[in-house]
Amino acid sequence: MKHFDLSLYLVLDPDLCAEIGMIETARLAVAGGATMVQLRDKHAGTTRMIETGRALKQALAGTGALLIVNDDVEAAIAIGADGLHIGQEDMDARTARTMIGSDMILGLSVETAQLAGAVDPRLVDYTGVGPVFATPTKADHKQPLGFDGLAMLVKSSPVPSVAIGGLKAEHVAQVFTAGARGLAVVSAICGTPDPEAATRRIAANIRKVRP
Ligand code: TZP
Ligand code: MG
Repeated sequence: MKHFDLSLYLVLDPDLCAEIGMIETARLAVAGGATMVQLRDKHAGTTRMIETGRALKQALAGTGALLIVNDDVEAAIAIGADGLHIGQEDMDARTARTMIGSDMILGLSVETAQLAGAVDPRLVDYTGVGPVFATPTKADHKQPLGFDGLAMLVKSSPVPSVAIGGLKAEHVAQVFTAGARGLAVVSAICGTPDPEAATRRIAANIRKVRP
């Protein structure tokens, strides 16, 4: 059985993290209680993904936080990441699973109940469900789900789900009430004046609803 804790999932963004960088942002967020960190850089080629990913892996070593790589399977493998996250427009889950093997975590983004219901739990370990709210962080995002939509997709997903899209510390209770195992955030942490404190506020709210 793979063990992973989706409760406080930081998704990095190189632009939003520009001031202190992705590595330092991740380090501070994990110190504040982030359980998973995703390297997501839509403009980086594989070489740069590997470079950043290796530095991230070193920064997270010994913390217990897991490192997930977005989209770039070759980079995920070269980094020795804990997992790979793919979207509906990326490589299909079967191909990704064949390439990464059985030990690595595989996450898949789903934006509709139909897509959530079509997930094969033999291939995919968790779903990323969103966007809950419209967000400027992802320009091409699909129709916002709201918390009722989130609950519907979570129910349709045969594997645990993490919610994403416009989520902040004040949404933690609603995320868990909808059945998600956690929240994935970018701008609630990246680019804030104090990423560690921002993460601590989210973590404190998670402890209130999930002791
Ligand atoms: N996928 C759906 S919404 C989103 C991604 C990567 C961005 C979420 O960013 P933020 O800043 O937490 O709204
Ligand atoms: Mg993608």
